[in-house]
Formats: sequence, C-alpha cells, structure tokens
Amino acid sequence: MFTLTDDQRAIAEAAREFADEHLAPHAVTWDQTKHFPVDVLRKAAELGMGGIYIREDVGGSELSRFEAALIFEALATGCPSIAAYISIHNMTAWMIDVFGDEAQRSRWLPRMCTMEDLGSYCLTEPEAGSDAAALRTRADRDGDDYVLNGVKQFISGAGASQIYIVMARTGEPGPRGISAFVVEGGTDGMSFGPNEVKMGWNAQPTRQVILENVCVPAANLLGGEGDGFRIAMRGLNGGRLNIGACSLGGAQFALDRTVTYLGEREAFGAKLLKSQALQFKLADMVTELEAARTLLWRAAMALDAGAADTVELCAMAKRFATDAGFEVANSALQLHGGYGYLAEYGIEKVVRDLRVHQILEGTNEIMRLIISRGLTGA
Ligand code: FAD
Ligand code: 2MC
Repeated sequence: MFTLTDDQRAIAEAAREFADEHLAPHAVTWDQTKHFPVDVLRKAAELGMGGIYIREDVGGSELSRFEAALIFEALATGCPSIAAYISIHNMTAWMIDVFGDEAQRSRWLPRMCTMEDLGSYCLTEPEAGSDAAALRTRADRDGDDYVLNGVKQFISGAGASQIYIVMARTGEPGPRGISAFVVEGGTDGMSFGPNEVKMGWNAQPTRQVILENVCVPAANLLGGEGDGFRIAMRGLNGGRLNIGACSLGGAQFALDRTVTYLGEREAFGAKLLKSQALQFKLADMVTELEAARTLLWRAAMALDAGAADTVELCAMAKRFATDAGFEVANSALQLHGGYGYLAEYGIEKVVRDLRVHQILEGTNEIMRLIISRGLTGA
C-alpha cells in the first residue's frame, strides 16, 4: 500500500525535476521581490499541473489525490509558496469540475487547466475566518442575475486571477444559507485591496476582494442555492492535504540541506555531522517527516476512496504535517547556526513560508475541533 508504482514514481520525479529546474533557482529572489511567476505556472500547466485531478475531457490530468500529494510535496522542495498557490488553483478548478454543470465545466476549465486563467478561492471575510459560516457577503437575486456585495479577506492570487469562486449568502444565517458563485476578473464593481505585506508566501499575492454591486448571471451559480458551504468545505478537504504535502516538501528540502551542511562544517576539530547529539536530532527530524507523510498518504487514499472518515483524516494530516514541517524547518535553521538566518541559504524563507500553513485552509485549532467532533460527536 505504501509502495509507489512505476507511474507514481515517474510523476513524482517529473514534479521534482520541474521544481529543481524552474522553482528552486529563483525562489529566494521571488520572495525578496514579491514576484508572482505566472509564466512559470503556465510551464507547470504544460506538464498537467493546472488540472491535476480534473477530468480529461476539459484538459485535466485526471490523477488521484494520492498522486497529487506526491506532486505537491515534490513542487514544494523548490518553493512552498508557488506549490501552495498551484494547490489553491487546483482546488478551485476541482470545485467547478465536480459541482459545475457541463456548460460551466466547458466554459471555464480548459483555460484553467492550461493556467491561462488562474483561480482564487474566496471564503474568508474580515469578520469571518475560522467561523466561515458566519460570512456576510450577500448575493441577491435580480431577474436572471445575482448582485454581490461584501469583502473577502486574504485572498490568494487576487488581482492576478481570472476565476474567483465566491461564497456568499443567499438565504438564512449559518451554513445552509450560503451559495457559491463564479465571478470573473474584470466584472464591474469588483476591486482589490493592496498586496498584503506578509511574513512569507511572498511569491504570491494576497489581497482583499471587494464586491460592490457586482452583477453575475444566475448561470454562474455552482450547484444550487444553499449548497455553497458544503461545496467550499469539500474543496478544502483536498486543499488541506495539499497544504500538508507542501509543508513536507519544504521541510524535506531544509533537512536535506542540513545534512549536507553538517557534513561540511567543522567545529571543535571535527565535522559537525560526527556529533551524536546532532545525528540524533536529524534522526528525529526525518522520523517526524516520515510519520507525517504516512498519515498524509493514508488520508489521501481515504479521500480517493470516499471513506466515511475522510474529513477527520484530512484534518489530522493537515494538522500533523504542517506542525511537523514547521518544526523540522525551524530545526534546520538552528542547525545552520547564523547562516540559517541569512536569506542566501534559502532556509529562513522556508521557515517563513511554512509558518502560515499552520494558519490557513483552517487553523490547526480548527483541525482539532473537526477531529474532536468526529471523536466525541459533540
Ligand atoms: P480567527 O478565526 O479570528 O482566529 C483567531 C485565533 O483563534 C486562531 O488561532 C484560531 O485558531 C483561534 N480560534 C478561532 N476559533 C476557535 C475555536 N472554536 N476553538 C479554538 N480556537 C479557535 N482565505 C480564503 O478564503 N482564501 C484564500 O485564498 C486565503 N489565503 C490566505 C493566505 C494567507 C497568507 C493567509 C494568512 C490567510 C489566507 N486565508 C484565505 C484566510 C485563512 O484561511 C484564515 O486566516 C484562517 O482560516 C483563520 O481565520 P482568521 O484569520 O479570521 O482567524
Ligand atoms: N467536508 C464536507 N462537508 C463538510 C465539511 C467538510 N470538511 N465541514 C463541514 N461540512 C458540512 C457539514 O457536514 C454540514 O453539512 P449539512 O448541512 O449537510 O449538515 C455543513 O457543512 C455545515 O457544517 P457544520 O455544521 O460543521 O458547520 P460549523 O459552522 O459548525 O463548522 C467548520 C464548520 C468550523 C468546520 C468550518 O467553518 C471550517 O472548516 N472553518 C475553517 C475555515 C477555513 O478552513 N477556511 C479556509 C479558507 S481557504 C484558505 O485559507 C486558503 C489558503 C485557500
């Protein structure tokens, strides 16, 4: 079960080669200049990464969630921030693929699979983050249209994306009054806040999306009225796995660099790698990552199989892999001494990028809430 097939090995290797050639050499510069490399994203799409688990009839690769986890881990060894944006794009495309009708699928997905059109996922609001079902953005029916008003906060890719899936209230308070709409970039009344100044994830923009009397055709509603919260949550199950995989990839990069570094660095008359204290530290780091990878793969298989405990397993994997990934990357920084703190070694950037994985796509406290609800039924 935990042995890769030849095809899966080839998929992971292709993603790793892409990361080595197109992401890793530029990651520190993109972080420093806050550059969002859309041309590189489109190169990734040429390898099928714009629609990893999207059906083939609209240009997707139709791979499994397990295979997607392999891809996101490999991509993140080059740049966790870019890998994570590709994950968000894939999440939005998947929501259209699964919950959209044929007209919606054929209208939006071919250009999303090539990443000519990028996707953004708009759930969070300034006053509704963890308690997402409290969102206030409204969508009011007006003839054949809906009129949207509200503000979405922290939207990844905003300003650069063409396809925004916006969760908005069409009915009663709470989760059942929420619907999901596709809003195309450039629609009148849609504007963006400034690119947020952030600790990490600098290679992708994060902005508010401001909706003022934005009129979208009723044909842009995904599923039915009131389905939006469940659609948003279903998207996040896979998104949480991918974010966990991005943490693994970033941390594995930092660990590999650390082994090399300790093998070269001398102190007290010997290579640092000869120190048993440091060898034991490395042993713990690799064990944490392997445990996280094992749980993540188990959760991905549950998602692929539609298992009853999928939601809880995805939450466990996200919580565990993002915590382990951050701790391992932070330890890698420590083991580099002062050099770990310098940008040119590429480790401190990974620490900054991985820190936010413990917060977004549902904080790790919310993951515990989901897990404990599953355990206790409360
Ligand atoms: P709050 O919900 O206000 O939480 C504050 C603290 O209280 C947290 O520690 C939280 O865990 C804790 N807490 C809250 N409720 C409970 C509880 N019941 N029990 C225990 N602890 C609790 N959102 C999108 O929709 N789309 C995006 O593309 C997107 N991209 C993002 C990119 C970045 C860089 C960042 C920082 C955020 C992004 N987000 C995005 C938003 C992200 O999902 C939210 O920040 C996150 O869900 C937390 O919401 P909040 O910030 O409002 O925190
Ligand atoms: N998968 C499938 N369905 C789900 C689900 C999941 N993970 N979570 C909830 N649902 C369903 C649930 O079954 C229920 O369905 P029904 O109406 O048929 O009974 C419905 O959704 C409402 O669920 P709850 O009653 O559990 O809703 P509640 O408001 O109590 O709590 C909670 C939901 C806290 C789990 C949810 O609000 C949550 O996940 N909050 C975190 C928000 C978050 O993850 N934001 C991420 C934003 S995106 C991002 O950060 C990016 C970087 C892209």
